[in-house]
Amino acid sequence: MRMSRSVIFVIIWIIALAFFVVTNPPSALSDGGGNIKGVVKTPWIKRYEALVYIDLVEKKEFPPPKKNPFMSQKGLVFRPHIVPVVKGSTVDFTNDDNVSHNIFSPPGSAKRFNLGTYGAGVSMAVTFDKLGEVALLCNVHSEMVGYVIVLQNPYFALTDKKGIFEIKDVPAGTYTLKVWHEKLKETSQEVVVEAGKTVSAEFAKKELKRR
Ligand SMILES: [Cu+2]
Repeated sequence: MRMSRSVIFVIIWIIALAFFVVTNPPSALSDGGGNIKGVVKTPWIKRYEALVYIDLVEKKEFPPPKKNPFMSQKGLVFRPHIVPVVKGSTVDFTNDDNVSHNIFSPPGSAKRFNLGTYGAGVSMAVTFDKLGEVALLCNVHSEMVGYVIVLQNPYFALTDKKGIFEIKDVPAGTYTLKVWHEKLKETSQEVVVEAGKTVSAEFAKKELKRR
C-alpha cells in the first residue's frame, strides 16, 4: 500500500518541527533577559574599579547566594577590594596574612561592626541586611580599605581597568542604572532592557564628579 502524498507531507512537517525544537531550546524561545554593556569614563578607573548596578527591580525579592561571598586580608590589602552582595548575604572575612588584622566599619556605613583583632587563618562572618555602602577599615593598618556594597538584586558588574562592564541576563524592563565609585558621587541613568538584546550605556567623564 502506498502512502498518500498528504501523509508524507505531514511526516516531513513533524520531522522539521522536531528539528526546530531540538535546535532552539526553550531558553532561546522564552521571553528571557537582555544584557547591558557599557563604559564608565573616568581617569580614576585605572586605580579603582567602579561598580555598575540596577538600583531596583520592583516587586521582586532576591535571596542571598547559597555560597557566602568572600573577602580576604592578604598582603596587607583587602582582596577583592570591593565585594558587591545581595541584601541578606553573609560575607566570610579571612585573615590570610601572618600578622594580626582587625575589621571595623566607620560611622555612616550601612552596617556598623567591629570584629576585633584576630590572627592568621581566622575567618569571621558578617551578615549585611541593609542596602548601601559599608567601608571596611583595619585599626592595625590604617592604610587598609575595602568595601562591601549591599544591593537589592544580583544585576551588577565591576568594571575592568578600562571602565568596561557587562551585566548579563537582566529581566526585560526599564531601570535606573547606577555607578558607585569610592572617589566619585553616585551617578545614574535610565536604561531600557529588551529580551534577547544588548543595550549600551555610557557614563561620561563630565557626569562623574568627585565626592
Ligand atoms: Cu590589618
